[in-house]
Amino acid sequence: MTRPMRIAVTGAAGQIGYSLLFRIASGEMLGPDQPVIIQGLELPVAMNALEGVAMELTDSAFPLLHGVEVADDPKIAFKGADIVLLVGSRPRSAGMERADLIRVNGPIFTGQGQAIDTVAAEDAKVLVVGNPCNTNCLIAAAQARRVPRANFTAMTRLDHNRAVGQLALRAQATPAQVKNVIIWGNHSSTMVPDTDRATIDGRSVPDLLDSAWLEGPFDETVRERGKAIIQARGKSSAASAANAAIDHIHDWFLGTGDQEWTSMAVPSQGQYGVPEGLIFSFPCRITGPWQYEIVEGLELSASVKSKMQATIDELASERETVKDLL
Ligand code: NAX
Repeated sequence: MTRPMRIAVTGAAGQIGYSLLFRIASGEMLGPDQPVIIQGLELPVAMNALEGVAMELTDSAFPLLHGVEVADDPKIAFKGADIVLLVGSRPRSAGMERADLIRVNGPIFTGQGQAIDTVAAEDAKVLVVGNPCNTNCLIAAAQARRVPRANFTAMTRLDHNRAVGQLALRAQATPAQVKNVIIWGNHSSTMVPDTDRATIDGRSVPDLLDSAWLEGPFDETVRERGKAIIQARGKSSAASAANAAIDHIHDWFLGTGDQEWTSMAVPSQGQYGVPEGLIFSFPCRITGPWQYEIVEGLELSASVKSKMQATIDELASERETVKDLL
């Protein structure tokens, strides 16, 4: 029998967690042949709620679910974890600037990074969803001594999927027909959606769709979609965020199918002029199970190049804000 993989999830009783855990347990993340054990982490105040979620997981009788464990201590929750999904973080409260949010989250991700490095599997794969996810990932990765830093990634797949969704709508196509979109940079409004190499049903997007729409409403919709969801729902994206986390891990493990690449925020090694070490969203090709490589050598348009600088600058300044934690 295939050994069950241990999946640790933080913020497991939150709204993303409530969607995510059931899809992990049903096999959508790692495929229909891979059993899983879920190890949920929550704050002490949310442990009752997490116990309730664990009961519901048991009540779902998922054939692939070989166990559910809950804890309020990362050194317990991350023990032996093959995959760690860092979803929980301090939300932004009224009047808080982005820099304040980064500072209050810093110590959480230092502690969780240390716990991963101490007790998780030595080749554990990490996905940071909790915002500001790129810099939270940078902070956690700074604690890595045993687990390779390249295994620390952050989520821009929701932005990628949002771009695919908008292109499919506009072209009256299905999402599966849309290929090779790229999100560059930070998961924030400075991200750069890039459709220069995207295709829909084999046809080049710049040929198919008008550039005024691509540069204007499309670009803005993708970058500001999170705010639009909050306005409409009164709550931030949850099911689509959980879906993106499933897609990120699924593709990292099982490949991107007939897509050449997907968007993942990973440690830069200096590609495209991005300073080394920043957790930056690049087009990533999956070359085997848990093997990604940044797609290099793409010629960037003048428009993409000029927008790239703003997202590089933002991430560099976020790194400066937390430099004592690195
Ligand atoms: P919720 O507030 O519903 O849930 C968060 C949960 O995390 C809570 O149950 C809380 O008790 C727990 N938590 C907080 N600190 C913790 C810690 N130190 N250890 C363990 N658990 C902790 O938020 P939810 O809607 O689930 O969103 C979670 C995070 O995802 C937020 O930071 C949010 O900003 C971020 N998002 C990131 C996205 C992305 O694309 N990267 C998109 C969706 C989402 O906005």
